[in-house]
Amino acid sequence: MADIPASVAPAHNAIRREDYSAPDWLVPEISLDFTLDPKRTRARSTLTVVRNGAHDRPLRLDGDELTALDVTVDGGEARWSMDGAAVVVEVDGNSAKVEILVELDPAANSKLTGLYASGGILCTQCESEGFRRITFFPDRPDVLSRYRVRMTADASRFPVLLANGNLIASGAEGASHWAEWEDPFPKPSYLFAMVAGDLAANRDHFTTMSGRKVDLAIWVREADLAKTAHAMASLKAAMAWDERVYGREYDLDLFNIVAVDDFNFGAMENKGLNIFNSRYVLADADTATDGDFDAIAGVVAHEYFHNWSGDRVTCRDWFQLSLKEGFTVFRDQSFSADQGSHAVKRIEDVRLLRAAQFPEDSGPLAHPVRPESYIEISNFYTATVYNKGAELIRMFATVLGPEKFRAGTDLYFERHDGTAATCDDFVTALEDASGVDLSAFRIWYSQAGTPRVTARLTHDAATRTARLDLAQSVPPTAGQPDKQPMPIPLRTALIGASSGAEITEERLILLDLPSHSILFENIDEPPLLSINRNFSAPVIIDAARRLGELERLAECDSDPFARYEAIQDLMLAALISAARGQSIDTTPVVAAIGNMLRSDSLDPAYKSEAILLPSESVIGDRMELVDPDAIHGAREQLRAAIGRALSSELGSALFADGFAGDDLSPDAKGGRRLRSIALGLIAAADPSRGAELAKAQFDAADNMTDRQGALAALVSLDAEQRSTALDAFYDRYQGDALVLDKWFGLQAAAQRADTPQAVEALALHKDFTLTNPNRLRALVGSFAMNQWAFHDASGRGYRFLADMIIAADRINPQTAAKLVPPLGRWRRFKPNRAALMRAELERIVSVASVSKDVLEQVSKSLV
Ligand code: B3K
Ligand code: ZN
Repeated sequence: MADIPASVAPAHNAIRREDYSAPDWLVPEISLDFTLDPKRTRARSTLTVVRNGAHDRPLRLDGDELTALDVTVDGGEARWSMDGAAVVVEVDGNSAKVEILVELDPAANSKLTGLYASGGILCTQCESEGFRRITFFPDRPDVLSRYRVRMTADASRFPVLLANGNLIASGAEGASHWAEWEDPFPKPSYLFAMVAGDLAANRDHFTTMSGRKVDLAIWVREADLAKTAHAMASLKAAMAWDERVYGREYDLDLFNIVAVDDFNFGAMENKGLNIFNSRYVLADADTATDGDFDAIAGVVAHEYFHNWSGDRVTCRDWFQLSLKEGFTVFRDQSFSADQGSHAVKRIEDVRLLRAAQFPEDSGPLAHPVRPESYIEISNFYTATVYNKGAELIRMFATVLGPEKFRAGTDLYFERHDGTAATCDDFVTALEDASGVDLSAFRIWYSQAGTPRVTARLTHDAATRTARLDLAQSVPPTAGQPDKQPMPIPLRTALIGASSGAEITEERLILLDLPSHSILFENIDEPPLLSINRNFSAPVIIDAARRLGELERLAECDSDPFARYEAIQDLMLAALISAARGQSIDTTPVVAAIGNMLRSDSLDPAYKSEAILLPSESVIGDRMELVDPDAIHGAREQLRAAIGRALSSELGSALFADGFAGDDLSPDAKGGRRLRSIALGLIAAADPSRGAELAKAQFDAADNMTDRQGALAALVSLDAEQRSTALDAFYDRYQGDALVLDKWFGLQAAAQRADTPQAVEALALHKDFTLTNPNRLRALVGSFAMNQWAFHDASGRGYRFLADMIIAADRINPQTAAKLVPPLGRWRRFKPNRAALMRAELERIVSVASVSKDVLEQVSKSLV
């Protein structure tokens, strides 16, 4: 467990997992009565409270920026007081009805948690601790209540009134109208939701496996209705998939999704009323890329799957967050894989893990999948909890096999339905259903850091044997200096160097000791090592490769992931050598990419993934010290070499038969992806030809994927077509916030020496705003991910990011805190940059009004 830095400790207490105790009071029923108004909303809540166990402690109700206007107990005067932001009520008996009145100003709520206004819509966001910004309540996930909600609002401004569960009554009184909603399923307060606005619905229905009809509705602004078809199709596909693969049926008669423009993250799984960031709902071929369409399907499915993994079975406390998030990410990954190519989806997921989670695990904010302590829980919605958490579930599925894994999840749902459970409960259910002892795997929940596995394969022709020597180590992380060995399941096969075929059957090797050797027999030809196939464990493999081994594996490994990995490792080795200033031979990389491009058997989406060069930050992650200029130079040099040597293959990809812009078949999407990658490589070799081709593609595009692909190539070039295309794009889409985000994001990601200045100027653009998280992430988040530009030796990138964090923190601490990690990686850079980065972190914490969200992230980064 990471010690909390002294600078944070006095002001904010850390919450520790070991301190968990059951709630003092339960709230089986709550009824809420809202009179909604953007400036002055009144909320009256009636809580049925029941003493939990024998104790004489008062009822403590969490609040955040709330004032209690009136408190009564059983209809009479109450003995109550404020303790900080909480209300403390004396209750004599073992149960009581407690009534509280508060007033809210949703229009002034820029934190986007609690009840807030987004573009004229009133909506809520309660996970993790937003409900206490709406009313006083024991706001913790193990207090489950039945909700009844009455909403009253002006009928013309807020014609649609939605809450969780079923609509049980509605009516009108003069200019206002009201609706009453009841959710039959007890739920924690973080799943409460309510929306009031002028919305139109795309309506459909789904018939469940037991024959029940469920009404589906996706609520958006009327003008956006035409962009909701893909989200609706994805929802229905997800509902059918969860029945088929997990036996999970939807349980209410109604499922609502609402899209809002101002949202702190992707979407929220409120029971029966999911609220989404509009970027994960709205799409058509003219405004959304293929990647956007895939992301919509993934997020819609993810939130839907939470109905069981999250809502029906929820988390006992926030340390168990990965119980619902890791499992649900695993479920949405499997769903998306089933919708398209398993190999490509696995590659995409691993690429994301390496880009987002590995740096977390090796930086100052490293934490276990089940953290031990937090100051602000919002800071723990991380790639570690989500994506590494999903990798743990995948390891269980790999080790158990599909039948036992399914038996385990069935038992988990059955045993814990309607309750708040723990990560241990999940593992125990898998063990009990399968009869397999998984106790050793529990360490994956508690030990942070990415394990490294060294692998050395030796062949003895005389004895016809091969020996694989494996060893593991887990690096120290904050608060965890000494590490235990972990159980690492490695799917492994040997490939014949000459035959190119598998010469051993694939086996699942469980490396659970510091080191281990495996003997393979009847090995008649020099073997090549195909290890961690399908990325069976979230580890870094350091394999001693013989000359030509990776080239050969890139040609013939029968596991598509391992084949991808071989070509990536080949590129990484070349890039790291070049970044260290060594002269490199680009021939093997060029040959491997050429083979890929010419292959008749591989699909274009797979080819795209395989030939995509590792990003500059992934290269940096593999080096002791990151030299952004050297890495950029090396990568550009290799891109140019590839573009020069393979111009005809790349040209074929670029001019391959086009599919219609709205064709979302795998071949159409893959073809477009390959086209953009080819364009980038051609431009790297010959910028002026690249600019011409990109501008031609930009002008001719009948879909956003090609248009954005062309613009992405152009923004990094010094060509007149660059500004023409950027201006045209802006003019065409200036009224479309989601597309304007792309315009900001592409410029912030440009590989140019003047990107830091350009980004500073864009922050002053009339369309830039700190209040919309999508816009903030598009400009500032994309820039901070642009390693070469952000780490400009002058330090102006650091200064810009710190300025933005400080300014955004005054408006929206949750979103501001998410921008801190790139600055926190100062230890990985040479002293001059490291000092500049530290100085900015220190400047941020010196701001008197710094939020605890940002303070936690910055203080931990400074240690
Ligand atoms: N459960 C939400 C995330 C809430 C984030 C709160 N800071 C979305 C999701 O993972 O499905
Ligand atoms: Zn989730």
